[in-house]
Amino acid sequence: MSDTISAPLPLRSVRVTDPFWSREMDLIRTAVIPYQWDALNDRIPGAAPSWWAHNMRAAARAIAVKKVGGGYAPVQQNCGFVISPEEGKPPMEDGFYGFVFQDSDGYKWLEAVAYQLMVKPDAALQKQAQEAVDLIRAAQEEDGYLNTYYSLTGRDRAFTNLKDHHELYCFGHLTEAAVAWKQATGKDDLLDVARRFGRCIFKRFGPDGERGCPGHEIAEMALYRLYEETGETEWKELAQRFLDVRGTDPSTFALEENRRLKKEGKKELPVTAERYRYYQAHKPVRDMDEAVGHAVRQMYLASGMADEARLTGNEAMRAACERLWRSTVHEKMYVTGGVGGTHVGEAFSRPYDLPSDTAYSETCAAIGLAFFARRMLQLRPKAEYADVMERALYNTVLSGMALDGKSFFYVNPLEVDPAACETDERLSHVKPVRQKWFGCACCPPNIARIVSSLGQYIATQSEDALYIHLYIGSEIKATLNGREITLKLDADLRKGSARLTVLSGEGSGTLAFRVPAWADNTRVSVSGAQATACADGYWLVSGHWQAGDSVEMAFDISVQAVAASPLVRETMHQVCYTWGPWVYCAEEADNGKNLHLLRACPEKKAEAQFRDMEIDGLTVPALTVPGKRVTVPDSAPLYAPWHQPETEETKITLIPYFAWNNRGKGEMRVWLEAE
Ligand code: FUB
Ligand code: ZN
Repeated sequence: MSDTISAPLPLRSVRVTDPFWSREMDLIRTAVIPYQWDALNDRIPGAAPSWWAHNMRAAARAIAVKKVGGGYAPVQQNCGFVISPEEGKPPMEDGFYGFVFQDSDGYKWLEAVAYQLMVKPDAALQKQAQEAVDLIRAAQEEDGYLNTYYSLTGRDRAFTNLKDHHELYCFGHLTEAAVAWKQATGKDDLLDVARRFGRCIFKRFGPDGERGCPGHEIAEMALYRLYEETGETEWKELAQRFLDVRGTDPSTFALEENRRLKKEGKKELPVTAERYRYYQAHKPVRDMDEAVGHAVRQMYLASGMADEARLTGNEAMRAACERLWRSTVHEKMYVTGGVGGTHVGEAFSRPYDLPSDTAYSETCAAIGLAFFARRMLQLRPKAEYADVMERALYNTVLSGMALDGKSFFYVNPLEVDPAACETDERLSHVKPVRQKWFGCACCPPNIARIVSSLGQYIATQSEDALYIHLYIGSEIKATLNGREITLKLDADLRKGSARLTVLSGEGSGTLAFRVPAWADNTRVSVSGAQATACADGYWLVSGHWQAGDSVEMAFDISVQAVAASPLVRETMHQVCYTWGPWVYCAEEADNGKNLHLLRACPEKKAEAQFRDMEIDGLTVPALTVPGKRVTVPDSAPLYAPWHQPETEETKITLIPYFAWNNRGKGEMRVWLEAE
């Protein structure tokens, strides 16, 4: 195994003190988690029902009286199969409602709660979460099987549609929650539920079982996590089996489809894997070279592959991860760290196809990218991975949630005209305002769990080194060559400085500082130790560290005017502004309507001025940049002989992208026409 491998610190070892991110984490604890518990229990007036608690209770009741397995005909929708109560009738007590993967929403919520409990114990919250755990335990069948959809609609059909029916996806989320719950409370109750379900899956699809793999990935990374938590090798074997079966002939997805077709007396399909590109099951994972298909699935798969590469040192897997990374980040990622260029199938589009207004850029996909990036960092600390992780976290992940934590974006476009979204079918996936909840509510609890576990993204450690990836103020308990040392990380981006101070303990080893892509002229100063710049974009400072020692990094940080590759047709001759990790956007609230008439002057970026702006109680660093506005004559004809448009000087106000749409409905643009 290579010595570049590092691991995130246990969440209890990182106390986030940074005012911006502490606010986000507190918001999750005080507003989002209670709100989402109400949502899971269908107690939010006017919000789409979740059905989570309903389904769990119904399954628990059915299992208690051994009456499992009714029969419903699911209706296919955009992202799965959804069942709603019959028009005009109340829900049936023993009915399953919602999407087939509805169970996962509550698991994600529990995982977020567990992280919060590690950061700040809270007896009342733990009690509420225990209720959820008990409910889940009650919904588990005797043989360990756990999926309310099949328990309520026909257990005999369990595991017959791995491609679309998300049982293994729900298992993955259950497992993630169970490990977090164990770490937070020391309790095995949920972990045992996950293990029992895991054994049931292992028996069926493990190395000696049927070939099969998840249609929606996540079980892979969850299984590696379960293996790392328990040391039980069967979980690693099951994850490997899923990775090895994926994309090989005969395609397990085709085989299961054929079994259904045969029953219906229909013509069977060819069993070649190549048809399953959308599911990343078109070729063996070690041969993959392009990010394709459903964006969240692709990011989760890549994360599991990176775990496998780390835990086994498998070079072919690492190389495949690198190729997927390059395809994602160098050809298919929005400047905001979002991925998924097309709403058709919530998917990756072709290279450089990154439309701003029809973008999908699902919040979960940006979260998946952050997962992937952190795992690539664990394989090898390389600044590019952290740059991208930061881009996703500070922009698309946060834009998924309103500043009050009570409404959410699923889709994160880079350009919005509310009038167009509300009238144009092609934009029907783009909501001009955040929603209270969604029938398919994958994103809100995903935001809750990633923000609550932020401490795992700030730094990673190896035996003899601590790598600082994100400049987020925090107190960190690390171990250097077996000795515990507590450090304080302070960062002030406006001043261009970061400092790591040893608070207590002592130890010898390397303190490594990422050189962010947005910083110029970084300097590191430290008394009595040598700093060596390293090729992968980290300053490495080695020495013996004890209380009072500190390392300082200074850097120049300025507003950047960014252009996309000329191969991105959509943004040709457009510019966007960034400052540090933030991507900026123009909103109607500051700039009036018709943002397409604005002309930015990128060569004057040095004239950009900051001002503090209060948006819904949060002070954000707004920017004013010089620009022009095309003037529209009173009675402009639709067509006229070409002439240079008339413009007038203007100041364009920009705010950080994550904070957009917190002042009512209005236009928004990240990319502006360049003068
Ligand atoms: O299918 C489960 C989740 O719902 C996916 O990750 C999202 O993209 C949405 O389809
Ligand atoms: Zn989502």
